[in-house]
Amino acid sequence: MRTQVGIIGAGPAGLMLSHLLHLEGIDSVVLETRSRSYAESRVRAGVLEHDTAQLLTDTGVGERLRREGLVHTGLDLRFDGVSRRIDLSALTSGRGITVYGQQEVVKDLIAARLAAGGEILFEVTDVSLDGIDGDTPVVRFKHEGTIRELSCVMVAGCDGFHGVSRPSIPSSARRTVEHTYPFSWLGILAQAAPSAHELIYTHHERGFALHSMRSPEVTRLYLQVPNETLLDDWPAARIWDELHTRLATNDGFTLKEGPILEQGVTPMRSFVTEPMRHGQLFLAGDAAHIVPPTGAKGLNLAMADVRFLADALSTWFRQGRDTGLGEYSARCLRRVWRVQHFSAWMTNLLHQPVDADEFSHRLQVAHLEYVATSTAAATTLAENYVGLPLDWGSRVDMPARPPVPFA
Ligand code: RFL
Ligand code: PHB
Repeated sequence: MRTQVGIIGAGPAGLMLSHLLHLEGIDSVVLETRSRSYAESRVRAGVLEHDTAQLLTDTGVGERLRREGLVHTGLDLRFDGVSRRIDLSALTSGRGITVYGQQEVVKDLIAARLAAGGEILFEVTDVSLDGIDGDTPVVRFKHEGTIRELSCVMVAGCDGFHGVSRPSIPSSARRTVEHTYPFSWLGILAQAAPSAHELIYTHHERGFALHSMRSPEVTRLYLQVPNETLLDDWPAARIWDELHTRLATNDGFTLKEGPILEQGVTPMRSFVTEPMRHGQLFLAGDAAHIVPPTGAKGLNLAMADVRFLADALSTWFRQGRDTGLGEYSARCLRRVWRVQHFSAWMTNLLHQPVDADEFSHRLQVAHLEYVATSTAAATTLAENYVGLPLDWGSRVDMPARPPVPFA
């Protein structure tokens, strides 16, 4: 098999890259270890930044998103039993977010690629990369019992945190910077109408809680829990009790309950690989970086990466110019680090540290009060939450530096 761009992974990054390249007349093949039905039902992100939703619409895959997505112009910061609304749109000249499940984005992109004759091979195994240092990279894999080879001009590693792309870069040619948080999220999807119109980010002395949603009939809820938490220790009644306690307000907020459709525990991690390119291999999305989900940024960052990558690949294939490819890693990493900072800031502001004492609690509340009352502080939250424009990095009047090792 032969293609221009071999794409490893049919998550949001790989599928959107394939879609964008197709619109530029560039051929790609997507390889995915999971089945189509698994990829289309994996419950993960829910919040799309303004520009992510716009990208889906502008490139012709936003029809269902516009029909079924829930547009939000604000969010609720809840602390000391009181809700304070952050008016995202008023603070960002009309930008907002759209609540639309990641698996719906994946379904829409798979349908668009297949309808356009795109090639996605599901349930491949034994994927390995060869020759990424040279001009003729090859991806080897097994599909339907046969070992196959995909010859490419470029390879895009969009295979998430546990994929093979990142480890294919020699360890001497990459650095990782990471931080693991001492807590996790226990998330549930419940067949219950949302209890509020907007997302509720709650600071509570028992730990963070988040009220989100997927549709007018389905609620998504999260609780901060200790690392190593076992779902077996959290029967439904305990989950609901804890959610009621943490989300309670002084004026009698009522949380609607319903059957739990799905549940899971997610560790919280910040992780960056630098650089995001090695030879003909370009990493994008979770394959290159992970953020804790508090800022709702992972999928959105993956989309920003592949926009930069599609742009650079298009310039290369159409005009033979490699400046975009040369700048790809630095361009992405500037945004990655902005988003890392925002995600860590939101996480530290809202979660109980393991060594919580009255001092740390009072500092968090003082900071939350500042965000809720100062237009400057609220704008910082709002402009990062709805997403900085794609050209944000190019407006920073600083050279994109190579990674500086921390002594
Ligand atoms: P994905 O989605 O992990 O897709 C990678 C794909 O690669 C496949 N794969 C392989 N394929 C071929 N060969 C191999 N060797 C392979 N190894 C793996 C995998 O099966 C998979 O299909 O990465 P991608 O595309 O970079 O997308 C990233 C996002 O999935 C992720 O950042 C978000 O889900 C993060 N996230 C959120 N992001 C947001 O922007 N907004 C949110 O509201 C939000 N909420 C969340 C989240 C992530 C969460 N969890 C579970 C980690 C909430 C949670 C709880
Ligand atoms: C979600 O709806 O799954 C969600 C919302 C906001 C976040 C993270 C996840 O910050």
